[in-house]
Amino acid sequence: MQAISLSRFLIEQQRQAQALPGELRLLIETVARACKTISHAVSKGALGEVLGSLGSENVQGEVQKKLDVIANELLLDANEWGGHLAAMASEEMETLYPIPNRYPKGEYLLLFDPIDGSSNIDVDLSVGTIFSVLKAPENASGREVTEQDFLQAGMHQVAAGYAIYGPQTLLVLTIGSGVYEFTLDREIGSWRMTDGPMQMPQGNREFAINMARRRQWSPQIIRYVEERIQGAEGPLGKDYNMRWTASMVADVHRILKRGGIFLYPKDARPDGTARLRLMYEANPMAFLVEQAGGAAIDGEQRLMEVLPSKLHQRIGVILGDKEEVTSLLRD
Ligand code: FDP
Repeated sequence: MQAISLSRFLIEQQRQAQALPGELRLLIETVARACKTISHAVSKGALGEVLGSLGSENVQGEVQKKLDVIANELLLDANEWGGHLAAMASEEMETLYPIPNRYPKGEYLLLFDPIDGSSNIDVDLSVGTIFSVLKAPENASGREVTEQDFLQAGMHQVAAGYAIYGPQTLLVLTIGSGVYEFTLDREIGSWRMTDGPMQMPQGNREFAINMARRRQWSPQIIRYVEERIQGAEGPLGKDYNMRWTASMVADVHRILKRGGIFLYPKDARPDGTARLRLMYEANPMAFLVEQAGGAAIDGEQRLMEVLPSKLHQRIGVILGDKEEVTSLLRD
């Protein structure tokens, strides 16, 4: 029997659990459809003239890749007219994107990182799209949405997920009742469920961190990594492996499937306190990891309890294996 499609999964969720309002289903299907188009553009590579940089910088001061901008436009175009959204916000845009007045408005807020891990695009390694969905505050209806309306803790997310453009194109999704993986069947253009409800394996001795930042870590992170590098001869008495893809989607996907821990801690870099973005990267990934039985913290507290102070806020991220993550909280 063929694996069930994303549409069928969502309709059944809507019917059985009543956990999925119709507008949210439409929103998820629209994001998933846009991700198919992005996957197509990514896979064309140099033939589609989508590789390389534009020479411009985004609001974060990072050089924009052509695909960052293409994927951003695709997500905006796909989602602005359906009537399910009040506004959108993207890592690639300075401020929020209100739904144009010519279209009906809905009650949801969509946030996305159109291409995460974009340094990998030109060398043909996995990149992805991350998204998070919040509900606009009730008092937002009938007025312009403001940045303040987006500033909700991650625990208020009603859906989150990512698409990963790797050897396979996958969509990994939560609507708050488990994590499900869908693989894109390119011949028929359909997402088919290939895993779920996913539970990340615990106890895998694998950590992911950018070692080149060691000089900027806190003593707590230095100790954590040192103990693991010492392996069987160290205080933990067992060997560990290290992996770093420099594409958060790829690193988190590996951890969801195989276990382990991902760390991009707050560090002492001169321009701020951290690299990853709370609302476009940390929160959606934290939601997925918790739903799959793992844990996610900023170094001091549960990530999904952090109240954002601005749209593009950066934050330390430590997520994955529950025991490993909580051992860092205990230290
Ligand atoms: P990128 O800037 O290429 O989009 O989003 C930030 C991110 O990638 C993450 O995907 C990735 O984990 C991290 O940056 C890589 O950072 P380093 O360059 O410090 O390894």
